[in-house]
Amino acid sequence: MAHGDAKHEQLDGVRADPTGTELTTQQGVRVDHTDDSLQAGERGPTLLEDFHFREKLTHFDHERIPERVVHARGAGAYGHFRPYDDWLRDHTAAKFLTDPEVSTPVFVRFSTVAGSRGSADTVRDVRGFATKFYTEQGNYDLVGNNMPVFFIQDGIKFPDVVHAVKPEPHNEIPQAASAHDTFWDFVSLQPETMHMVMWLMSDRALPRSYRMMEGFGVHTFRLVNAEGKGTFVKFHWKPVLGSHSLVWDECQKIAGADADFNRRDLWEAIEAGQFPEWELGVQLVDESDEFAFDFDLLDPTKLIPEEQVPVRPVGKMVLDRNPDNFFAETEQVAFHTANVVPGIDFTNDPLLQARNFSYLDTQLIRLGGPNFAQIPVNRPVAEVSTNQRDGHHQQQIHRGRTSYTPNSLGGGCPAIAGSDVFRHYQTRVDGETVRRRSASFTDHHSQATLFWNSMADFEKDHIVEAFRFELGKVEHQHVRERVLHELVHVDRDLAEAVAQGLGMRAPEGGTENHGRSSPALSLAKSPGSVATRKVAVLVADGVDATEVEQVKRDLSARGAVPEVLGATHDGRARGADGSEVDIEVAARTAMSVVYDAVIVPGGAGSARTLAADGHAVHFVAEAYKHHKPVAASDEGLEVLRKAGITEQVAAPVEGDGLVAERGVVLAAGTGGALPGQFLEEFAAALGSHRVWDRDTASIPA
Ligand code: HDE
Repeated sequence: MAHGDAKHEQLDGVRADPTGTELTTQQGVRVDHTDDSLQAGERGPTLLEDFHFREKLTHFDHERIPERVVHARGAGAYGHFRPYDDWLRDHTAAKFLTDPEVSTPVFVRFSTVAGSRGSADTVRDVRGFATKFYTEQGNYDLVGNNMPVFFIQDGIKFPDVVHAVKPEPHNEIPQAASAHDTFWDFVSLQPETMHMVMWLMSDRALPRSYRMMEGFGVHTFRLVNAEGKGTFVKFHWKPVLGSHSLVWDECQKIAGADADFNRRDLWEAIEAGQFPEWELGVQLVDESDEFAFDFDLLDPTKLIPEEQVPVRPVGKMVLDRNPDNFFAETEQVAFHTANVVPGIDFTNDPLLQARNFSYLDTQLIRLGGPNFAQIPVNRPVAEVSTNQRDGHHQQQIHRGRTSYTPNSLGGGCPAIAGSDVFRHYQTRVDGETVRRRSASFTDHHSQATLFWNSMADFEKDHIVEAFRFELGKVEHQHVRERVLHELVHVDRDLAEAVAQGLGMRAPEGGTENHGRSSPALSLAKSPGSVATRKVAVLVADGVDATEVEQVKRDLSARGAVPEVLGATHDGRARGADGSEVDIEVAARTAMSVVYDAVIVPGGAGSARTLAADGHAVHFVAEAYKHHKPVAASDEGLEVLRKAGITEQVAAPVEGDGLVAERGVVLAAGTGGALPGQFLEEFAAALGSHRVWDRDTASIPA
């Protein structure tokens, strides 16, 4: 039976709404004055007996809880997951993955890793992608990232890598950045990080949107079927909108223009009914093939190339509801890798084993005690009955006199469960007590090379630029040198390009590139869509109102989000024909970096004003520099000319005509109505996300 709303029905019981209520204390005593404290005389001292004042301040003083030690900054949403069919039943007893009749409620939290709660969204970082499935068999948490591998192989190194990347301890600088000495010092001394470092230096670390990034369970987990047979599994989330990234210059500017860029994007899409979707996929490996790979399946610094083991679709997740209260839900949600349900189990991946300890432990300090599973967002929809009692913030009133098993005084309840129970996968463990890394974990470079080889040229350029930027911020020469010593084992061209940008020389030696690649690792061919893409339409008085209307109607019909930007004055621009155009965004408050594309419609007066306005010209030039589609018609072309863009387009516009070249769409002689082809070409460019085949080096923005 579908139970997609079960979580919300449960939450409705605790949702509180102040509408129509009157102010009280926490004790329900009604209050008619909360602006002045009780004083002995108008200018006298405040009195201790003012219980309302003391309660208000005391509660305020205790409003904060410790932020997450990693993944402190995040954004969350509710939704549901439903499998397409039951094919996975051969491999797992987990009903939520195998019964297409069952829609399972979920809560997902996306996050950055290194920054504090208040840090910017668009930093270079790994993104967390944690999903809590409220299944009928209990809560299952898939606590993944947007990269399929990790920095380290053994969880005992986690405090080291986190201390290295976090702000340096003496001055707490820099915030939410890996571009500093301690991170690169650690990385260069710990070569197992190299594969993940390649991902971190790639465009994957700069997602355009949480809605446009993949998710990965990272570890090899184990599915277990009803007969107790195990199958190795890697989990993948594939976004329906495709995987797309920002460019680094843009990210740095967005961090100032809209520090909440990714958070806002998720929120607004859901509010607008443009519900983000992902397909859950699995790579399955038969247990008999455990040693069939040239890496160890238990090594979390390795991925299984999709060309070798295809990702098979299981079902779809849709996020369709924003939280009501950030703290209550997004901040208090508590994920734990050990929250598994029958049909899903662990492997001996030493990183996973450490996580299975850490997540429960961290919630105890972060949420202040052992009853955090009773916090509404964390409560299962499955029935809960334990003999656990008391503790801080106990919310339940357990009746009866027994809280032990076995008992006879309580009728033997809760009774030992008779069916659908979790049974740990049976596996033989036989070994000596050793503190030693397995020999099968020693290859640290070949998958870093695989990743490099799989990149399109523009992605390689971005990786080189990222290394140059990051190492350019490193003060210690010997640290930079050591990183180059690692890079020559990944690829000589990469090492030399990075070295050249640093004014250094790549060291001799290194490892010869094996030449293998995995095309699935590149973002170049990710499916595109114009849905939810934000398009800036620049206008001023004298704009061709019909064209603005056309652009708005056409793009909205395609699911994009056009916004008209202009001066604020009275909230409207006057069209050339005397009609009025609504201004939706005050141009002065906006930067091109928060848009996916820009259009400058025709109209002599409008174009003249915009071409003389440095902000507007910079807006267009910057969008072009960030490889975004840029379009103009008739007089609007003047603004692109001022921005130096029309010079870049080989085919000049002479007389009437349409030019669409490398994401620049120009129309002349429209007579006030845009040709259908203009909007077609623009939408095609917008759907492809960015136009990489563009030389933007000379554009000053
Ligand atoms: Fe985490 N990680 N982690 N991690 N992690 C936490 O748990 C930890 C790792 C991930 O939105 C903490 O509740 C250890 C890999 C996400 O609330 C903490 C190790 C992956 C989130 C913790 C890892 C992740 C966390 C901090 C190495 C991808 C945010 C607060 C053994 C597969 C969840 C908290 C959310 C959060 C420990 C490595 C993903 C301290 C010890 C690998 C998405 O328990």
